Amino acid sequence: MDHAALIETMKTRGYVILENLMPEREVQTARDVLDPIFAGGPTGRNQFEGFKTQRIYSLPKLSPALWPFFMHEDVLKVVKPLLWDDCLITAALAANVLPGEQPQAFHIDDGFYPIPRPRPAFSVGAIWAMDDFTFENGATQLIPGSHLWGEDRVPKGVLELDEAFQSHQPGGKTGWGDPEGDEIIAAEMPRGSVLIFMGNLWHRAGGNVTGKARLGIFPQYCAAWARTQENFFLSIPKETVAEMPPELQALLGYNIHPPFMGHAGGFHPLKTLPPKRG
Ligand SMILES: O=C(O)CCC(=O)C(=O)O
Repeated sequence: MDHAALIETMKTRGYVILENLMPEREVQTARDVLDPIFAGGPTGRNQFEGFKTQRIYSLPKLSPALWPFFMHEDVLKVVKPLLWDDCLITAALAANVLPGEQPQAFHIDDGFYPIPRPRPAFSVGAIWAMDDFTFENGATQLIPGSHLWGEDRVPKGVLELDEAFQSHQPGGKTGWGDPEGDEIIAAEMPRGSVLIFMGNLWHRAGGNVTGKARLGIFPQYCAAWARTQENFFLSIPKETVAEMPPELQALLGYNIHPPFMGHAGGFHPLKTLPPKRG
């Protein structure tokens, strides 16, 4: 795989799709863990999370079957060079977009870092298709090149992010409709593929007008010097982290970013973990 070319495309267009990267066996094993949890589970608390979208966070705590989605070598070979060569997992969620869901509000994923754009992305997202992603079932929609936009430019004529967060009841302003004058790409891809995109690229989950749910596993990575969205030190038990491969432990913060970011009372954070079982 030509990772250098993929990185160039990330820099110019803002996203790439790697088709059929995860073998079907791994996809199904992960679904066997997630499907029973989603069955009958709650939906989102506001329009942004999605009134007809189910989400689970801190996924690596659930099962080793989910770990390959967070530490895939080809994904990390694209992501790390874009994040100062060292990254952490900042969010680790699954989003199950149910039939009838409307499109999300357009947003960028690293907007809460208060440095004005245009600027480099401080995070890079990956969305693994756990179903075939189609325009009709809610494939992620992206505005190519929008990671280069400044503060003064936002997608126009569509539901805005603040409105989506403040909307706590279904029935308010909807996400249907496309921004005026901007090209939108739906990340259509077969199950087992992965979309990788810059954290400052404008995007949204599409609406689902089919009769079946659309499941995506969504690891987001941030520069290793930035604060992560999820606090994995609190959400994933240390006994579970102790069982993980070293690469995943490091991605969850059990590592030092030179010269000493992340130390635990003066020691390497791995020293805080209990012994591995068996
Ligand atoms: O599920 C998707 O396709 C994208 C979701 C997303 O962008 C988000 O929730 O931040």
